[in-house]
Amino acid sequence: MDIFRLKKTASGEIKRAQDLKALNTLYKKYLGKKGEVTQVLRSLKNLPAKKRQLLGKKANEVKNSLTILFDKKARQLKQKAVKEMEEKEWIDVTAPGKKPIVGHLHPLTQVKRKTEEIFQQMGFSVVEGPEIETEWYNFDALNIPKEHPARDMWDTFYLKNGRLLRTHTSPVQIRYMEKNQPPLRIIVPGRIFRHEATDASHEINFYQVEGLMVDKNVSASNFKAIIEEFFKRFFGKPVQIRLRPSFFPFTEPSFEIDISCLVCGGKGCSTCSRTGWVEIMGAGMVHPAVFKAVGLNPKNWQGFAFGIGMDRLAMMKYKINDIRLFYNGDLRFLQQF
Ligand code: FA5
Repeated sequence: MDIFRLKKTASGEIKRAQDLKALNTLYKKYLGKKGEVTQVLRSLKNLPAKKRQLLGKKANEVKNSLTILFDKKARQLKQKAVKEMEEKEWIDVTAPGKKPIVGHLHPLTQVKRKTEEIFQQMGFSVVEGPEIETEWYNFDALNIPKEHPARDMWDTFYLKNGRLLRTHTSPVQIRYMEKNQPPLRIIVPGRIFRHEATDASHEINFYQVEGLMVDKNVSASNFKAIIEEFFKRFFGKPVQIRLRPSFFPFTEPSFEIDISCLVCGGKGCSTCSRTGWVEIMGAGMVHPAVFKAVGLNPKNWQGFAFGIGMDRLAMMKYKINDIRLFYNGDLRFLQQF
């Protein structure tokens, strides 16, 4: 090929090279050991002197200008590659970080902690007990003997080994008084189980907070004052409560405490079974038989005990109309707390 046409073709190809690899291939093609320009230079020795001088000069000029072109293009391509890499790996160090999704405390845990805080401020200690109980602690020691119909008040899950899933937190009253002498003030938050049909206000697994205060002179009016103070601090405002006479084998007298339904404002809704009131706790003065079961003389001691349904407390605080929402793990519900 004519050396000038060769130069033109090579220059065009060099200009169009997209990357260093392609440029390298072109270098080999024209200026490599067997490259086309190299071949021309090698063939010079076979030419007559005059022609050799003429073509030799031209071929060397072409070689030099192609070499310059290659160098220039290589520099450009290197710069381009660095720029592309910088663009790809660019990090904006001033951009705000991506926040990891963090969880938060379940509403029932928040209620439990708030309850503990309030009672601790009133001088109560927080105590725990086992979820798997013996019949003795769950029933007998609480004045509910084996064949007594009062056992039917709690539908119980019995285990094959003769134990049971505790149906209330009251057995911890016994466990604590066996080991600790009065005067005493405790609360016992914990999970309990009942073999019940579920509905908007009943679960088979839920939480209670037991309370127990024993001293020489403790009366039902002390109980009322303490529980009213608790509700006031818990809800951040006074709430309407009512005490109804009731029956528990381990208290005498016994009462049930309702609060005016905060979901509907007392008008009546599915949460309060259309009554305007929600039963929130059972309570009463500790029965002499309970003191006897733990070796205390009922003539020397008086006390009150109560069991609050923690789920119902949470329902009233957050105006939740179905207890089952606490346990179904739906994030759309949980993220609201
Ligand atoms: C008791 O469990 C007694 N141990 C309470 C007690 C303690 C009385 C100390 C006297 C002295 P009761 O079964 O009523 O009582 O339950 C207490 C509270 O638990 C109820 O007022 C209610 O708020 C809640 N509760 C009862 N059953 C359910 C249920 N299935 N689902 C959700 N909460 C419930």
